Amino acid sequence: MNDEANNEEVNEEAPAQEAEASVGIKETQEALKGAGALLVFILSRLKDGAGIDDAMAIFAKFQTDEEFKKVLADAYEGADKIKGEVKDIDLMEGLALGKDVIDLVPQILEALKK
Ligand SMILES: [Ca+2]
Repeated sequence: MNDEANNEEVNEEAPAQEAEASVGIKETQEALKGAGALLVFILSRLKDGAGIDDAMAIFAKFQTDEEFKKVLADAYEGADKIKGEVKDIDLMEGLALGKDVIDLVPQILEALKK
């Protein structure tokens, strides 16, 4: 069966039968990526302390950097599904998320060096 047409409806109240069909972790991963991009950018600017110019820089980057903008837009879009995804997380998904976090570490260290 194809449920693509009505996946706008998030049926939170639906009785959980057997949780065979995983809801996945797409939105969670996108949110993590967005938070990571934001964190990396902020850290790269912290050497002179945090200030209002940092907030403005984020805004400017959002407006001029298409990749950054897309990452944040993806993170925001569908964020209401994250709770359901996390509730339904399985081992493989947990490992995938762990890898996403680990992948951020080099970027964070690089940002701190700037
Ligand atoms: Ca998303």
